Amino acid sequence: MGAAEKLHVDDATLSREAQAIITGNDRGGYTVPTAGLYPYQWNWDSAIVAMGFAAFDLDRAWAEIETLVAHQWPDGMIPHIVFHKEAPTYFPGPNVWDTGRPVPTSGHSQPPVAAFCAEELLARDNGALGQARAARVFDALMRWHRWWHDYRDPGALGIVAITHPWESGRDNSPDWDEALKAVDGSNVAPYERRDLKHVDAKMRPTKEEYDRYIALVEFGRSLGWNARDIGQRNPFFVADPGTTFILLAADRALLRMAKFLNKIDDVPVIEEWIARAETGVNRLWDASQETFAALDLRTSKHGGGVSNAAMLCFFAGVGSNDQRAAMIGHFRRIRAKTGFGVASHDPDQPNFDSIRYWRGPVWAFMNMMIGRGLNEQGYEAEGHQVWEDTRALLSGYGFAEYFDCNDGSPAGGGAFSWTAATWLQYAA
Ligand code: 9WN
Repeated sequence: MGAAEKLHVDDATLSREAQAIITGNDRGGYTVPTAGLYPYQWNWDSAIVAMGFAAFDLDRAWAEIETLVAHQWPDGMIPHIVFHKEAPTYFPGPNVWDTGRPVPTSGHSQPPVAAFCAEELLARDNGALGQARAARVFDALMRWHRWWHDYRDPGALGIVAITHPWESGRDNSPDWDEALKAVDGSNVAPYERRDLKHVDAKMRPTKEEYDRYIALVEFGRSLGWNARDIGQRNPFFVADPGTTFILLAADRALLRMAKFLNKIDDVPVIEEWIARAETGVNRLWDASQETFAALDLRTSKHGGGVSNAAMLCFFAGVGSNDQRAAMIGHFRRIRAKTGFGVASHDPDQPNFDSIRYWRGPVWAFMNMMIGRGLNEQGYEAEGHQVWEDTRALLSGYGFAEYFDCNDGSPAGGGAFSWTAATWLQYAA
């Protein structure tokens, strides 16, 4: 593909545009990721967008997270999609999931970024009202984090599994390729992909992958979406470096909130989760590739390779000196091979694809977390580079869903909420 024409947009204009995107995608109490392609409320998108709203409307920022947690399940799970109003432009919709919730939702979760987003809101709004809102959100997030630790880490290993590639939020990452082979997608009910009406097929998952995604939805539905049964029987149960690192960073945020909000009884519980994860993450270390990587909990095999999710080890504040040195080595090697960091998959691997979704492209909101982690852990030159690359992408190519890591071409949906929120969060 030829390089897209480059824009030259100054910071103030970018901030105005970013604000207009978020408010344009506001559907009243919740924000859609982008019109058409994703017409519902997505979990981690929404939490990131709350941080964007916080730059100009704190009340609306809280409302975004409050709406999300209002759809928590009785077992504590906060679902990955809330289907507020049925929309014909997305598949699979509420009837396919069939979760039986009063307001329909999907049947699994998404990476728990909400706690550190809520902490950010509390830092900007810590008067009596802000504290009261934070305390209610805290209670819901505490239950959600408990759900992750109980149901997605049933062996108390300190690493959390996902039961569907969609639960990782990194749908077609090569991290899942091997484990997905255990999922039979050959007998799924006929369906029509609606994503391909909005986005070029070369930027999206393949039909074979989609068949398996739908087979996993059918399997979860056949178990009545019971989280314990799914943990025991789902053919796909893979510890995810992304979700594990995000949960650990979010547990740390939850701990700080618990202390600030005087939720004293919760403190030792969270401390135990953190301690378990700090040692547990070593199980994700793939010595043969010298990286943190996915671990198939059914086969005990590592899969995938160096991903942008693995780079979240810094955000989680983990890793021995040797592990950190290896990850920084990968960061530099990969950045030297691409036009923009941080590539979602390793360009030295044969299954790398610079434009196909989570197999190479850069995601701005992931960069926000990676850059923050690098800075916090003292890798300031790399942290600065991540920010400069993100700024160059947004000012040069707009607020796309993701970007070709080689030439920066905007890819996926346009006018994208969490990309806009990332700019506002960085710029504010
Ligand atoms: C499935 C909304 C979501 C993001 C995910 C991203 C993509 C959905 C899809 O869009 O996934 O959940 O249909 O492709 O991979 O991270 O939350 O922006």
